[in-house]
Amino acid sequence: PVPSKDAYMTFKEIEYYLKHIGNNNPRVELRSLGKSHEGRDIWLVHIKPVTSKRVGARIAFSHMRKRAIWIEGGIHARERISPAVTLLLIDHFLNDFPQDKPFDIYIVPMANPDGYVYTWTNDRLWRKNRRNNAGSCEGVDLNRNWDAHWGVGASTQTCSEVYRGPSPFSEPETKVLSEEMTRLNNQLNFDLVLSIHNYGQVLLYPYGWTTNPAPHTEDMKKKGNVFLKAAKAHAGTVYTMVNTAGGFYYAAGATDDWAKEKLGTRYVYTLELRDKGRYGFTLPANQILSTATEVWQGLDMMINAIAPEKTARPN
Ligand code: 0X9
Ligand code: ZN
Repeated sequence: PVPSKDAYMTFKEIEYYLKHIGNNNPRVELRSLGKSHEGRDIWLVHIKPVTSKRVGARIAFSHMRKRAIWIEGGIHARERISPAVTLLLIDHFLNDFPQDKPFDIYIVPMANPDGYVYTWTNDRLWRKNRRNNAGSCEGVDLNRNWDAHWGVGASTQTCSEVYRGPSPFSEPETKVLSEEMTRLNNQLNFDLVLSIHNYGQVLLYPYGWTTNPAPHTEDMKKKGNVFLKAAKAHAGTVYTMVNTAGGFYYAAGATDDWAKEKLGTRYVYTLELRDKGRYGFTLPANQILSTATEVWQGLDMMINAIAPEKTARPN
């Protein structure tokens, strides 16, 4: 099987695809990081770099090996284009990404499986996870639950779309993601952390909790421009880039601020995919392939631009 390019996949279909590549592709290591509230797996796809036999490549490889990228999709249930694009990125990295890039790529295509399933069964526009808040309203906004200035620009009300949860990392979904990211970052020091959402066609750079500039803001802007240019070159789609708190809105407790502040990752972005509001969260499935294509064009160029940099990493 391959990820669908023209229909949104159900969670079961996604799992079927992930298990297929996990069992059949030697470059893929598939792991469950733990379970959601309702007992679904949070899957991590690790794509290992190609171990080239070519002379030279192997030499280059041995000292460049520890480079790593983390990509998170599907943290908001209704943003179906996010997991759809994320799955096609996996397919792209396995099949046509230039083979000599010394990156370990870690991808979580579906960070909020319970919410995603709920958009099929009950409410197409559900955003949060499915925590039982022991009241009339369910769910925590997983992108307000990370332990980074938790509380700012988020709600204490269980019925809110941006309910932050009872405490930082109260949710199994954010807890297992952050634990694995911490563990891997200690070994590999991520070069890039990307959280994929929709909509708006905006590339956001941290912080979301304050307009104070984050470390390496100029670097993030430079490489962000590489993304915008390459994404536009594909089909003319215009993505803009803004600082989250300055140009989008204040909100803390998101993946990006946590990665920037707690992991110290140099390149951290939240990418809001298509469109600019015509369809919004219900982006038609016939735009999956073109959206994915512009994203991988942009990402390939961005990764190429990041690759030669020597960044300090732990031993
Ligand atoms: O509000 C969000 O969580 C994201 N936008 S969305 O419309 N997909 O919900 C943006 C998150 C940006 N990052 C921070 N606010 N830290
Ligand atoms: Zn979102």
